[in-house]
Amino acid sequence: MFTHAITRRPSPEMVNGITTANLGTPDHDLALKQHDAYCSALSSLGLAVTILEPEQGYPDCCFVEDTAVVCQDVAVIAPLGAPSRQGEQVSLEPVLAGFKPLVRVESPANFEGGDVLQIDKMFYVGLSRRTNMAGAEALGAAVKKFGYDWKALPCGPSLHFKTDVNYIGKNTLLVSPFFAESPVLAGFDTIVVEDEEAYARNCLLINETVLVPKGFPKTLQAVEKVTSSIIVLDMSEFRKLDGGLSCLSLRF
Ligand code: CIR
Repeated sequence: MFTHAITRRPSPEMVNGITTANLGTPDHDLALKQHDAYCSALSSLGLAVTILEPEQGYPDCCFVEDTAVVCQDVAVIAPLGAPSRQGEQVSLEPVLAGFKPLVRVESPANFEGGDVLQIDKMFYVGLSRRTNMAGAEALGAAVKKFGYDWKALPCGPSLHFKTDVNYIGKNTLLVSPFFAESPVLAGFDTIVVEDEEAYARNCLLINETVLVPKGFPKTLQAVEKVTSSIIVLDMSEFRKLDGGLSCLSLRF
């Protein structure tokens, strides 16, 4: 069960965030409103939400998920792979230290939280342009000490592993066609989300409830077959920066 979340409000500098989306410049005021709704949704599910202020010089700092991997026993601080984001993790350390023992991984081992999917005692680590094998190994070694296991698997062309693969409970994954036949994921039931709704592959399971981005009817229908506990959130301004629902929080 998650009891806590950490989020970081979007910075006015978000207009300079990294993007491949081609959806235009994010509207900061609207992003703040969407972020408030996101935090309220987490609170409504019983999580205590720590909301951090933006950090100057880091346009992507609201995507706080990438700065660490947090589980029951430990917080592993990420050496982020994107050059403009390196250093974002430093201000998270004292915050996370209030909750968990910390392990720091240092570059050239790189990983970002968006590449890491925890399901029970297993961490699936996507090898992407942001996460290298050394980063996966360092993260794996850190969590292994606490009785977890890990598996690395190559990502496709997407930004992060969780751009393509997310767990929605009841042994079910939303996956991109790239991961549909992945032998590493063979024990799961999979729902293939086609490219027309690619953004909605990043749904987020919070305890028994699935957060789903607004505007993706096929994915919503598919999730409704798995659970009736769903919250739909408008993520339009974060989508403009390739950011999804999971990216906006650390949960533990
Ligand atoms: C980036 O490219 O780093 C940001 N614009 C988006 C990060 C999204 N984070 C995530 O998927 N965990």
